[in-house]
Amino acid sequence: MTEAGAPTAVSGPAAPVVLLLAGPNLDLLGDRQPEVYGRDTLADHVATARDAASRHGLAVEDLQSNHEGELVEAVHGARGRCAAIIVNPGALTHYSWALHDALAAFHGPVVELHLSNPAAREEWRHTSVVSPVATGTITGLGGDGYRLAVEAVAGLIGRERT
Ligand code: CA2
Repeated sequence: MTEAGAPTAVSGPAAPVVLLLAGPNLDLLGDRQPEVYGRDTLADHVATARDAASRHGLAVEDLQSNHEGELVEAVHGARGRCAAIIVNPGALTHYSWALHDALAAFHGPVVELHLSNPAAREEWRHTSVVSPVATGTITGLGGDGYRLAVEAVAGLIGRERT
């Protein structure tokens, strides 16, 4: 029985939010180069991440952009609001010091994620300017990387079991 005037709880505390970012050209996933990136679309990977997140009481906010500045602004917007960031920066991985600096200013775990293993590909993909500001990096495990990245974040923010 609820006391008269007492607020009735309609939901629990808000789930911590994980920002899932995808950089340039990842909107083409599933369409071309399946031998490198697999047949799943980005929407499939986001669904995988959401599914894993729900098992840990986490919410996922996702954004794909072909524009560096939009991704930088999304990282700014996550400051003080999101618990963690999972980012597949696409080719920005290899040269975007702007994304590097934005991620460096985020207080929380940052997981860098790649479907392929850039270290096993062309020389220009061997450098990541994001890795130095990432808590950790998952590469070369295809779509399973999205589940693993969420599991990693859950552990890092103390949401292993819910
Ligand atoms: O392996 C990854 O996840 C990458 O971040 C993907 C980037 C690449 O530049 C990085 O070196 C590694 C490229 C994403 C482009 O995805 C496409 C998908 C289908 C067709 C064309 C590009």
